[in-house]
Amino acid sequence: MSDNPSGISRRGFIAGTGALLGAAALYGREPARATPQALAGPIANGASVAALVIGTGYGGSVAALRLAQAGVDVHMIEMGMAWDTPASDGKIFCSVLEPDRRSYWLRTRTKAPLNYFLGFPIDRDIPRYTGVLDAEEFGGITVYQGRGVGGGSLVNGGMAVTPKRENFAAILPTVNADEMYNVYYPRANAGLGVSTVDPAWFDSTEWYQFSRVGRKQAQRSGFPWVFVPDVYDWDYMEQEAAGTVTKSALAGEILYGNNHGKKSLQKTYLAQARATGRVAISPLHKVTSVSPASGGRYTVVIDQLDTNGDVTATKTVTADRVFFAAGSVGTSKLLVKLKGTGALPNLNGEVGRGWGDNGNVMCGRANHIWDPTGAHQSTIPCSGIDNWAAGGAFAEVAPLPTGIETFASFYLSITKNPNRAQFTWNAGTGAVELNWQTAWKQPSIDMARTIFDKINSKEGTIYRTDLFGVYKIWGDHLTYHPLGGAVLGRATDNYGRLAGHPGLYVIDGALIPGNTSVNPFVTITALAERNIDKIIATDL
Ligand code: FAE
Repeated sequence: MSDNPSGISRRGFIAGTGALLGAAALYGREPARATPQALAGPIANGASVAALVIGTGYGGSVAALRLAQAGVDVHMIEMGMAWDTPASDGKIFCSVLEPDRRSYWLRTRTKAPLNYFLGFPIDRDIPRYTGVLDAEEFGGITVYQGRGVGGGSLVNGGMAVTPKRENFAAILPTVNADEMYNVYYPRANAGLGVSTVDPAWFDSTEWYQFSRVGRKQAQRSGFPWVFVPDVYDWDYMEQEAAGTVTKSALAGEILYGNNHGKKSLQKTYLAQARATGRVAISPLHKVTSVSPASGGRYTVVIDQLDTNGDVTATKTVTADRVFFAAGSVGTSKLLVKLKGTGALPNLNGEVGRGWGDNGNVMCGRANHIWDPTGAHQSTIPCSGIDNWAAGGAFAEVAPLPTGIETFASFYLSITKNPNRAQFTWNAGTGAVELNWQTAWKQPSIDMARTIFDKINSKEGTIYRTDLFGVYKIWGDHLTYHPLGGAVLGRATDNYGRLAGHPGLYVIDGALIPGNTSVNPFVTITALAERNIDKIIATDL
């Protein structure tokens, strides 16, 4: 622990000063200094910061680390909790099978993505609390997002997939693919700690029987089946299976957080960022406004929340630069509101546009009695079926960790859904709306069927109809992968600089125009690495 109010040790300060001076020489001007209390956190009313990052997910964590390494003081503002302290049961997070108040963001009833089993609803009442998973409802879609220090990395499956090179031009058409595949994807994969399950262990463990059934059936129908890398610590999982460490992925932990094993951002980028001594984080603080201040700076208004979601204080701070990293939905909602209310009048008309669901659609198949998928299932998916080129779908073979044999194969498909929605500001209600319609999932269903109709026909099996309602096959009401709303090269320049307001940047999934062909966080991380490199080299 440091004993000075800035939270930076003397040694760290001296080392840091060297870095700061080095950065100043490198970039030709004296970087702005944060007030000491701005780095001690939580942020003080009236504070002045060099760089303010809104959100602590992938984009925000990359920005904070690289800015700090370049000698810039950073304050990160996060609406969710810190998730660094165990509750009375000794655990930070609760499991999927026993959701309690820690599970959902400000709900009094759970809203599980898979909300029926054998045709019966499985949601249950919970106390209202600033829990880790937000099921944010818009007219035609529920968007699942992580809330807390680490953003989506706290709740996601950790599937860390680099898209195939041949698909990249459709994902980010204005970005140099050579640079991405030679420099930034490798950098992101290293920073995130990505690796793949040991195939020999995969073949022998009961915990991946569900995946092996998925492989057998995919291959019998002639589909390419692939291992999918992840940020889960596979050695730890093998020890979980051996009974030598506390179980996490093998104890139903995933959607509401993993207590062990998963390398969330708290253990990777954010740990490194904090180690610089230049990054402070204010949890339970929500940015509500950003507007121009004198001297090219910005005024940022922040609500401090309690665990009931009530505002306990409103703070006004100034920042030289503001990085929007509140996630596709969070960033889009803020920007659309700030344009609509006139707080940031020069934002262009592309703000709020180009939003997509990464083509997410889920389904289950009922296997024969001789194809059990296992009562014991790891929560971490590790394989997929790739029919992107032929049918527009990449399907994760997903677990259904109920603790009993279900004879179900369960899949999350990522499809080439062409539909894009728009966020708009409704001045009458004071809310941001999204015009996505549930019927827009039909192309995704059609693409997923290019895989599963064929497997069903080959295996003589049928779709499950009891997982998403009564006689409902498709989980077409949700996405885990919101993307777009402030698209690169449209709402921003080709590096995330927002049009019309120098010093404002977007650096998260909002930049990506609706689809990544695979799970998105490696691409979000790699793009953030690319953009912050450029911004540090040219703007600071
Ligand atoms: P994100 O990680 O969402 O971080 C944004 C942060 O900003 C959050 O912590 C917010 O609480 C915070 N925030 C929002 N508004 C404000 C505000 N006004 N003031 C202060 N803070 C704010 O953004 N992707 C994969 O690649 N592989 C997977 O296996 C995978 N599984 C998933 C499973 C689930 C259940 C979910 C929900 C998502 C999954 N994803 C997966 C998606 C992935 O987590 C998501 O694309 C990234 O987290 C998005 O990163 P961003 O940096 O854009």
